[in-house]
Amino acid sequence: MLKVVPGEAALIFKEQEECTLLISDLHLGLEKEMAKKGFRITSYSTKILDRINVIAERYRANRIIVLGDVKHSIGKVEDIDWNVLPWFFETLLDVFASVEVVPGNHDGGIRSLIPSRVKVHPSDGMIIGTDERVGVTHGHSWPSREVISCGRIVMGHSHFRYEMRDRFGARSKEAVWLFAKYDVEKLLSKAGYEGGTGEVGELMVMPPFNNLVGGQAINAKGGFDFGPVLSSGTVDVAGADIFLLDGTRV
Ligand SMILES: [Mn+2]
Repeated sequence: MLKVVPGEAALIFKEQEECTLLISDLHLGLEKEMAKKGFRITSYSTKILDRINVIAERYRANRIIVLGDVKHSIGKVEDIDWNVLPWFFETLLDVFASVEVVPGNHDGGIRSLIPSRVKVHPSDGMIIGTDERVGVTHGHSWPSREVISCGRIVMGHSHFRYEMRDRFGARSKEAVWLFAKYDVEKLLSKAGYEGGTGEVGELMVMPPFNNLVGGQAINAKGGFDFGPVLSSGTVDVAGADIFLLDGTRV
């Protein structure tokens, strides 16, 4: 069973004795970039860990999978990565029996930064579950054939936000969930794979777990065009269901 954690950018997947927590887009080390802009956010990664702990306790989760963008720096590994990542993942290993990562576009060189007990999966994603199968991936590149054809994809990457404007003209942007249908056969073909029998799949795009990270407004023009899956024309974005973290449908 796959369900949204109320009020959080997190999913719980339960099957028999295993309870998996799925989160995406931690962007650890974002504090450094914010500090350059004059915002001092102390111990933001500790706050992220606290939120993870609360969810893990509530659901007795024994496995965690981070769907990419564990760190914020792109290209070279920065000193803040060395300050935060090893410690952060050691702490997760104390809480969960299994700690896993599907790398995102910010995760070059991740292997050297995190403990060897953390499992790093291929960046085109993986399948979780046996009776109920869910394909999980970051979303910056094409998911594997298996992930697309299992008919249920969970990904992050987009950091979608919904822009709201009050009657005084003040604007605010809130992180959103996106649930949409996709054509399995057509998406397989767009990705360069064969197969599929025209069945309808379900795509879930997670909000970023780090809520300081920016994101594009889903209700702006071309707002959905982000990453190969959503830009493929095989996802019914017009008919998508969009929810704020508090469950409000927009
Ligand atoms: Mn990201």
